[in-house]
This record gives sequence, C-alpha cells and structure tokens, in this order.
Amino acid sequence: MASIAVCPGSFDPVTYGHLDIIRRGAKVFDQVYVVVLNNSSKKPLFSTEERMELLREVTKDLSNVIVDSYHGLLVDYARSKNASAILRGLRAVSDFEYEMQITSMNRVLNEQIETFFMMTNNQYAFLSSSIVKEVAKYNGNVSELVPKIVEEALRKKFSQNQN
Ligand code: COD
Repeated sequence: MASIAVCPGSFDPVTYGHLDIIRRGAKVFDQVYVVVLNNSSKKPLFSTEERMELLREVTKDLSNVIVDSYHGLLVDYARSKNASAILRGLRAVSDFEYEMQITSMNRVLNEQIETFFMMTNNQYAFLSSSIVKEVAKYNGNVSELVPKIVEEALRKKFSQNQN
C-alpha cells in the first residue's frame, strides 16, 4: 500500500525551511500532498492561488509532490486523499506547544491519522515566512531565505502595496 502524507501550512510564502521539509518528506513517503490551508490566526499577504503557484514552481522537480489547497479541516482533507500521515516541521521549543495543541486536536478529530515531525535543518532554524516578509517589506536581502521566484513575488507585492 502506498504511503501518503499531507504536508499542511499557510506557506505565505514558501521558504527554504518549508522546502527542506517537503523535499525530505518526499524521500520518505510515496506521495506528498502539500496543501495550503487557512490559519485563522494569520492574515495572509499572498492569495491562496499565488501561494500555490509559488509552491508548484519550487517543487516542480519532485514528481511525487502535489500542490493543493483546501477550505476546511485538515483531517477532512487528509481523509479525502487516503493519507495516513500529517507531516510537520519543528524549529525550536517555541514551536512545540502550538504543534502539540494542533496534533492533539487533529487526533481527537481523526485518530487514524498520525502526525510526523521533522527537525529543521540547523541552517533554517530561525526562518519563518513572517521574518521573510518583515525583511522584504523594508527592502532587505532575502536571497538566502527563499527561492528566486519567491523573492521576486515579494518585491512585486510590496511595491504594489506602496502604490
Ligand atoms: N524549518 C522547518 N520547518 C518549518 C520552517 C523551518 N524554517 N518554517 C516553517 N516550518 C514548518 C512549520 O513548523 C509547519 O510544520 C510547516 O512548515 C508550515 O508552516 P506555516 O507557518 O506555513 O503553516 P502554519 O503553521 O500556519 O499551518 C497551520 C495550519 C494551516 C496547518 C492549521 O492552521 C490548519 O490545519 N488549518 C486548517 C483548519 C484545521 O484543520 N484546524 C484544526 C487544527 S487546530
């Protein structure tokens, strides 16, 4: 039976930290659905379509990765794809409390789906979409943090927002 995982997130926008987790996940699972979901505590800068487009572009060399989006509960999406795993990344102790909360909630909602955590690559331990947006907003250099296409999308987005 094929192992199917869902890698959920806001991906607003995708960073090298996300990409590292997706790439490593794609080596472990037969199929990985990278799904853009709504995190009700965040107000996204990029539309769902824009986030998906960037994700598609930066994962195009990974034949077992499918980019998707969903409005609803993650566990419902996972069930609809016959996924048995949720893949998440962990950066620091500060991530732990939040991850424990959503993992426990997801288990209450569907106890058939296991959550797997991958430790961040040390290189990306400090990296988040929020930090990238903060730096890009003030014209800082984000070339080490995100792929070129994301860097360009950020530049475009912030120059539009200034007009
Ligand atoms: N290194 C390693 N991992 C990283 C890094 C990094 N530098 N940066 C981010 N990550 C990991 C995160 O830890 C996370 O696992 C993943 O990448 C995505 O991160 P984000 O920040 O883009 O996504 P989140 O945390 O905002 O995603 C939250 C969800 C959208 C998944 C969540 O809100 C959700 O499931 N929403 C749908 C509604 C639902 O089902 N709610 C019930 C659960 S409470």
